[in-house]
Amino acid sequence: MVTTLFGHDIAQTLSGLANSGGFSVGGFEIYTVTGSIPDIKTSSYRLRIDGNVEHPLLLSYEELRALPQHEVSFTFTCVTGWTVPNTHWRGVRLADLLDRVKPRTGVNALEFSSADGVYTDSLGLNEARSSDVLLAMDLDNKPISADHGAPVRLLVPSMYGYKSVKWLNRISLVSQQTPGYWEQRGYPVNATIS
Ligand SMILES: Nc1nc2c(c(=O)[nH]1)N[C@H]1C(S)=C(S)[C@@H](COP(=O)(O)O)O[C@H]1N2
Ligand SMILES: [Mo]
Repeated sequence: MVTTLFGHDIAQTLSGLANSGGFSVGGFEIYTVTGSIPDIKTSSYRLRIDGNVEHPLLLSYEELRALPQHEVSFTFTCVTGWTVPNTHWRGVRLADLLDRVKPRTGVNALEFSSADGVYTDSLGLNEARSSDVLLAMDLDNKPISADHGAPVRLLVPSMYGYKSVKWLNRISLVSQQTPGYWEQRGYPVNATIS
């Protein structure tokens, strides 16, 4: 089930499209490279973590919610120039899940996929183990909206927003990083905000 951008105010949509394909919500530009917002029920949501690991996992939303929840606050920064100060996020540390799946020797990177079927990005294994990298389920004390990537999005506070894959549904452990959606279109694989 997918809802299109035409459900939103047309003037907002057009001003957003002028600025590379989205619309604004609470200071954020909402981006979706497919032009639609996936509508994923928490009851049917699954996150697959696989690739070169000892213990592949398939996690439901309830299982993710039952794990220790951690919070991070930071200024969300898109590489195109807009920022949202003081955003507060809550979710599961990616590092905790890496401990459970146990990457095998030779794994140096993680590939993230979206339920939109198109968007991808990657992190190096050490980057992914950073304690501020979350699989986020709450923004400002409320479950994140479909616009922001519900039910679960990746969140990488030290990097530009394009690393923070929305509607996250798969993490695959691999030998090396491959360029993600925007990286194939010119942005650097190393998205650390300097
Ligand atoms: N699936 C998906 N994830 C995505 C994007 C996208 O288009 N599709 N855009 C990225 C970019 S460039 C940014 S800046 C942020 C924007 O997050 P927001 O839409 O919640 O404001 O999401 C990132 N994650
Ligand atoms: Mo972005």
